[in-house]
Amino acid sequence: MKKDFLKTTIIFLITIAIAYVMLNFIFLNKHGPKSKASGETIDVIYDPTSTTVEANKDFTVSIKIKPSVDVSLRGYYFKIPFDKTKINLKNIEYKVGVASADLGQTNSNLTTINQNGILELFGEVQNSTGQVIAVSVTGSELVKLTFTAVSVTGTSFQADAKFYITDLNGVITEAGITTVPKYDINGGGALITPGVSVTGTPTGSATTGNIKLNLKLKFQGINKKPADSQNSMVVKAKLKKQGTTNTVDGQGTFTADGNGIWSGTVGFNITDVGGKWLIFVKGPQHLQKKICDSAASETTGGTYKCADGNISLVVGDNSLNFSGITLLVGDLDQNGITDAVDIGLVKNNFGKKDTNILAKADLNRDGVVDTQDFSLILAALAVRTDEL
Ligand SMILES: [Ca+2]
Ligand SMILES: [Ca+2]
Repeated sequence: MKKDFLKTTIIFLITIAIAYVMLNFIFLNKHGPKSKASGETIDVIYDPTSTTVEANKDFTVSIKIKPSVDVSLRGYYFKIPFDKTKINLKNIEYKVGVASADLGQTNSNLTTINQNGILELFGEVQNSTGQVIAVSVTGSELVKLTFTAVSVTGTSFQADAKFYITDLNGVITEAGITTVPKYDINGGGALITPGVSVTGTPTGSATTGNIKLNLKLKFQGINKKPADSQNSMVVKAKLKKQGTTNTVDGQGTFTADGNGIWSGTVGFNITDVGGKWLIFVKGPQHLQKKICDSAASETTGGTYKCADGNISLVVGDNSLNFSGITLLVGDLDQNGITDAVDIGLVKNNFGKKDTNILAKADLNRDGVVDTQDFSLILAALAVRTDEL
């Protein structure tokens, strides 16, 4: 009897063990490939690998990528500084996805690109799963560029590249990059390197006071009047006098007009308004922007950058129209950085219309959380942090 009981128990335990292993297998099989997504790398290659060209002649170069495993590409970013005295850009063709609205430069920006000698490509695949880029020997073409050689003098450029891929759970991550080679024209020359980005965390609290800033602001992705329930946001602002280290905090409630331009007032208590000032502005779902000029403007959305404050203030009302620059969305939990938490807040709330969720995750303020909001975060991943 005792033996039989033991035998039954052992068979029972073995059955449980097998069931456990099988369930585990099914579970792992269902979710298995996502673990692959953490180790992938992407090589950037050019086709052709270099160019020899006569003065005043055009040449074309394709930017291709070779992922180490098949990836679902959701977006990509290239910043390419080039020597504008040696080459000029003539044509941009996005081969995968489309130029990201307000952010990815297109042929309509050629004058600016050639004036500055900097090209910023921002392509996005406009569905929530992305476009599969398979492993291949020759690589997959993302962008085709046509330049005109200004002279036969050798020159080179090197891209700063970022790639955003979607795993099976729909989570966007930044792919690792193994190589971004230098591109040589007529034997090559000195590289012009891109600038360095800043990091940090924001602060902010409410005040009212003797200085009132009547601000006009434009936030990324909002180009028309928001849904009624979404047409209000609290914006934080900080004032800093040029040459000093202290900042004064304020905040105000803003509403948008029919063109998606937001107006509101922020009050500050300041004893000495003399000198030149700079302003930090941070929307409730946005990265902080540093603004130094009362007529701040930019030709490509989100690219305005400044160093020293040059804004004069008076006691009482100060009207400042900053709607010429786009404030990037992406810091949904307001910790100063755009990361997986912010992305999750959008991704995990698709289709939601609850007030408390919309307040966090409805980035274009149309009253629903969907793939449009998802797309907007991509741009923030290229910037990542508050400006300080
Ligand atoms: Ca964040
Ligand atoms: Ca939305």
